[in-house]
Amino acid sequence: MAIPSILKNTLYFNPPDSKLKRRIAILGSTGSIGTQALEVIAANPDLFEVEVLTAYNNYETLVKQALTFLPNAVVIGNKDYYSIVKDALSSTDIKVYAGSVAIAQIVEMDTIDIILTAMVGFSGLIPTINAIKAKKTIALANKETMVVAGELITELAIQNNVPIIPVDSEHSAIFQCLVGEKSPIEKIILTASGGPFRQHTLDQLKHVTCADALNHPNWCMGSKITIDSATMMNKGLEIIEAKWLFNLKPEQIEVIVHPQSIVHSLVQFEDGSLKAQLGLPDMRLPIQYALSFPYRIKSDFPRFSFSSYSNLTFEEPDATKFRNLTLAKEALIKGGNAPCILNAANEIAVDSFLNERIGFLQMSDIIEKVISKSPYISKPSIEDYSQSDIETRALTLNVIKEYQS
Ligand code: MN3
Repeated sequence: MAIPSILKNTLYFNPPDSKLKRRIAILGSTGSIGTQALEVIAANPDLFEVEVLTAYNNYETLVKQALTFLPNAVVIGNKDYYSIVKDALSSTDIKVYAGSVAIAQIVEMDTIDIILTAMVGFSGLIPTINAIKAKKTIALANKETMVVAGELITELAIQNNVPIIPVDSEHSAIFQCLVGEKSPIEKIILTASGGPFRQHTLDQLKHVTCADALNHPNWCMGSKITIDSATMMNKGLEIIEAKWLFNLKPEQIEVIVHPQSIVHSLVQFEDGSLKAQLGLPDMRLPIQYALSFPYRIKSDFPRFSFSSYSNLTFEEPDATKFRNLTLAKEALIKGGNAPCILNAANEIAVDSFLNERIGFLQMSDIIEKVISKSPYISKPSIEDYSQSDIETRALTLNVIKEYQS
């Protein structure tokens, strides 16, 4: 067996006619990925149709999007905003639902072809599981789902013969490099921008602020992923995401820092040949590719120019400055609920940093401590993952309190 089975599902899935309109559900439509996906859809009205939009708190943007794209249904996660959304859309035929359970159920609607999972964090898990069981093609932007429960998700996808198309730019790059290949992967190389603090000393890192961290040199993204990028936890999570998407062993995944973010990642085959995918850092491209795969759509996105990039550079990541990378690799090797614990501890640590309760370097200290204190489960069920997630969040908040006193 050359190409692993989840990839086989995806690379060789039977695509609908290229002329057939694809009906899209966007989970997390008001976030950075969601709004860029709507830009792609708006630019290609003959190819895509918005079927469902969901958001958790941002009801204002959700209503605006609904009035523009006229989906079949919208779901607002936070039930407090149900009547506001319902009233604002009362002059339309759009169905309005509220609550997390409704988000998890709406994915089963039979008029949906593709589900773009663009919500933040652990909240993506249950809706993604339901979407796979309902045999919907997944455009995966919520990497935390793969980090937390990659084994379970890939098993389910194989059972249900469901393609999972990566949206994350590095994984999209690898996926694009694998199209047409039938031979095994020797290794993959994930590129990392290194974030805004690549050249900081450890001492400087102690004093960086939330505003410094939110200022990413290349990519414009949501605040959680921007902090993850500054701490390099984002790359740690992406290693775990890659393991499951491409069925790799931990030692087959390497990370290289590439500050220009032009080479989006590479695959090395057994003959030593390297394939890379390149382009300007623009998330609309991997989003569009995931929605249109296996076809490519003409776009007016800005083009790469050699005159603006005379140097593409590469360097080893500094594991002493960015300990999250090591913590993530350890969680990957340990398996079971370890990545789930890593993810939950990280979500709370990032949130506390964003609220200026802890310093930049303390994020890794706290995550490490939480992992060492959490019970290990080698083969978790869905319930175990949910339980681990809840317990880890509570434990992380306690550890943070200790740090503050
Ligand atoms: Mn990425």
